[in-house]
Parts: sequence; structure tokens; C-alpha cells
Amino acid sequence: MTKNTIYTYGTAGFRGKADTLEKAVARCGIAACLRSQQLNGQTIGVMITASHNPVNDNGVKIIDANGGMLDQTWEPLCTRLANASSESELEAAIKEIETVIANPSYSSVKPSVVLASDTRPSSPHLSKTLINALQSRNADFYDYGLLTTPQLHWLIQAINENSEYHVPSSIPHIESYYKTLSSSFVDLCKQFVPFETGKTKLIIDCANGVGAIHLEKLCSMLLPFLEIELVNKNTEQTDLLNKNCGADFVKTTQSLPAGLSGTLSPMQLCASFDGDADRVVFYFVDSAKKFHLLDGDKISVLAAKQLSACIKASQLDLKLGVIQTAYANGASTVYLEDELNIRAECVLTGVKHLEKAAREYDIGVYFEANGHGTVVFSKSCLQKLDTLPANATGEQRSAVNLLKGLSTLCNQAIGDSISDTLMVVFLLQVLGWNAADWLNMYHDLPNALAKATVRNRFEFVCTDADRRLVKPSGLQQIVDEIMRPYESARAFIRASGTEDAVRVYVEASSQKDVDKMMQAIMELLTVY
Ligand code: NG1
Ligand code: ZN
Repeated sequence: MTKNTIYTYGTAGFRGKADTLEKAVARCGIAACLRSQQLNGQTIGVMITASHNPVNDNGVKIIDANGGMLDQTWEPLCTRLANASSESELEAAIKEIETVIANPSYSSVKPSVVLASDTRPSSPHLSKTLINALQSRNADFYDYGLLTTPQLHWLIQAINENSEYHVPSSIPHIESYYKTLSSSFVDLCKQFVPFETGKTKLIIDCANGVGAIHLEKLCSMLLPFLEIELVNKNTEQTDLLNKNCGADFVKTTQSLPAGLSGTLSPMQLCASFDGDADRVVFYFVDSAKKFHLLDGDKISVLAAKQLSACIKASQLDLKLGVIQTAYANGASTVYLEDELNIRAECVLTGVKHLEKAAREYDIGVYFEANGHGTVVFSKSCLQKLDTLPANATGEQRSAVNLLKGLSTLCNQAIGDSISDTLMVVFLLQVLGWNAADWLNMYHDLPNALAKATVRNRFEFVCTDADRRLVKPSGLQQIVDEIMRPYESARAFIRASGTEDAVRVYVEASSQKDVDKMMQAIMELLTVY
């Protein structure tokens, strides 16, 4: 994003080089205030982060009153505010939004906004810019300082669900997040993990990001059930953020992060977070030092397996769904549907689409292959779990207790690497599985993900949940021809929503076939 570029509020909010973002941040402050007024003063969040991007980038994202992503109808309104180039244009944009607000008494409502940021050196200045904008709208606000993105989502959900909270005088402290997660985890372990299993050790690569700060505090609360060793936890030397480490690095390079290579014991389970701790992937090396990745699909299938067994044992009528995107490995979808008998739904790329679909189920599991996701429980499901008949069997009660424990362990607002990690550790313990057992649940089809630069990525238009191109015309037919000779082949091209490129995904029954198809498609794209 350069100074003259038009800002577009997308899946990741506004993102770009930190020194181009001041205006976008201030305008997000105004948008957050207007949204809060529309919702009669419910609290809205603003997070300053650029996730897994390099340290010189930054970004700003609005969190809606329910703790989820900003309502999609507000995305173009944010874009309109951010691109207003003078005070009079800004006033006009605000007036236009006020007509959309449809709350006649909104002008007498005091906006309520909370904010937080990641550890980037540009974050304090952008937070200050945001606060100035909030003050100019006479908002009640509170700055939580350094938080992970999912922590801010969690706190906003807590603020709006509990009438005793008021910003800024009476707010939930981040300690309540630590306490909820750690006590859910410890209670679940006490109830369901056989004592003789002993404690688990996990190594977590924090990408030198904000997750390290909070894990340091949480670790001791998980004893004696989980011992965590943190690596890449240097948040002082800011140029190390996401550098050769973190979830994105491990997933895309399929290799160990800096700080772990060479020293890692075979079969030791490790996890990598991204810079704002909303993504997690797991991995280990075997005795031959071969690297094995356990990504978002593997987390999703592990959770679905246990949830489905518990639903069955509870004898409650609960609908379980798993939501994936086109980037989910085909083997995971086959395993879910054929082995576990669970419906797997494929939706458009982007967390907002996965989350929306997951909330249609009593229990919805959603994960992107890159490690972003969680398990959400509907209100009616929680009610059913609270009203087991008096004559319920011990097996039913035990299954219900496990489900209830997971509903407080899993972040109900958004995907969260900390809560996902605790869920995975607990589920592996319950099943008595090590990392290799988890890996062998199903075998990923060989695959590859690449990026191609094209003249105009907006010319690439998809259908069928991103899996087929309708434009440029004729291109899909050529891709179909490329795939035809290969077994279990799947390939698609789609414009990235976060980078100026198109992404190419290919999978097939052998790596050789994947490489051949990828080469052919990349060659094809050189003329676009
Ligand atoms: P784009 O750049 O639209 O492919 C990437 C991820 C998404 C999602 C967003 C949001 C892949 C292939 N794409 O989107 O899944 O996480 O970033 O940050 O991983
Ligand atoms: Zn992130």
C-alpha cells in the first residue's frame, strides 16, 4: 500500500507498510465509534497487527460486538471512510454512514471501544493515532496494550455478554482469559486423562511475537499436566518477528523454524504460532530426522473425531459440522466423510466465511489448512448440555462434561493458537496418542501451493467455493486438460485477497505428478 493507493478493507482489515497506515487507523477508530453507536453503545474492538507479515508492515482490524469479525456490510463503509481525502469528504462519508445506521437515537449514544496491538515498533504510534480519533468522537475507550488478536476478540465477547462490565471503569482483565483457559484445561485433564500418562512436554515457537508474552504467564498455570518450553520468544529485538519462524514459515516451507533445527529430539511434538497468535501448526521429526507437519486440517480432524464420539455417547441430538476451504487436503475431506461419517462443507477462503458456516451447526469445527480456526458451540447446544435428564448414565454424563469443558477451553469468538494448542494436547492425551499416531490418522495427498504474479489479479474470478475459474474465459478448461491424466488430481487458481498475486494449489497421488502439474500451470500463467 503506497501513499496514493486506495485503501480496501479486506479479510485482514487494512494492511500495508506501517508508515502508510496512519489515516486508515484513524478512520477505523471513527468506524468503530459509529458501529458502537449503531449497536446502542455495545463495545467494539480495534486490533493493530499485521499478523505473520514482516516487521515493517502493520495493519488495523475492527472486531464486532459479538467478538467475531466485523459485519461484512461495514467493510465498504470502512473503505469509504479511509479513502476520504479531506475533512469535508470525511464529514460527507460520516453523514452517509449515519443514514445507514438505522438507529434513530444513535447520536445520543456514547461510543465504547477497546484496543490492543502486537509487538511491532510502529504499534505504539498507531495506537496513539487511534486513541486521538476515539477522543475526537468523545468515545469511552480502554487500551489493553499488548495482546494477541484472539485475546482481544475473547475480551470483547466477555464485555458485551456481561452487564457488569463498562468501558473503561469496569472491564475484564486479561487474567480472566488465562484463568478460564487454564482451569478448563486442568479440569479436563483431571477428569479424563489417565494419571499414569504423566505430563506432556510441548515446545512452542512464538515467532518472536506477542504470543510469547502471554504464554510466559500462562505456562505455570498448566502444571502438572503440561510443560511448555518456549523458543523464538524475543519480543525486544523486533526485527526477529516472524523471521524464519512462526506458523506461516513452517507451513509454507514445511521445515523446522530457526531455533529448533539440529537440537530437536525425535518424536518431540512442537507447535508454531504466528506473530499475533491466531494461527498454529504442529510438527515433529522422526528418528530419521524427517520433518512431519500436522496442519489446520489435522487439528480439525482430530477435534471432529473426539467430538463426534462424545456426541454419540451423550445420546443428545446435536449436529456436528466441519468447515474447510478449497486449500484443505483432499485426504482430510475423504477421511472426515468416509471414516468419521461427518459432513465436511467447503466455503470461500477467509475466516469470516468459515465462521459463518460453522455457526449453523450445534457444534461447528472450522480450520483453514494454515492453522487458523476453532470449535464453536451454539447457545442451544450449551443449553442441551446443561439439561441432561436425571436418569442419564455415567457414560452420558462423562461425554457431556467433556463437551462442556471444550466449550470453555476453545475460544468461542475466533481461532486462537493458545486455546487450540491446549485442545490438541488434551485430545491427544485422552486418545493416548503420540504425534505419529495423530499423523497416521490419514495420509495427506502430496501437494504444493505457489504464487504467480499476473497483470491484474482481479481478472481471475472463481466459482464453486474458489475451486473453479469462470474468468479469464477458457483458462479453467486448460487447467482441466492439464489435470486429466493424473490420479486423484485437483488444482485451482484463485486471486489472493491479501497479496497482489494469484495462488495456485495442486494435489495428486504422487509428488512427481504434483510438480509436473504445477510447472504446467505456472507456465500457463506467464501470459496473463
Ligand atoms: P489469501 O491471500 O486471500 O489467500 C490468506 C490465506 C487465507 C486467510 C487469509 C487471511 C491461504 C492459502 N490463504 O488469504 O486462508 O488466512 O490470508 O489472513 O492460506
Ligand atoms: Zn495472524
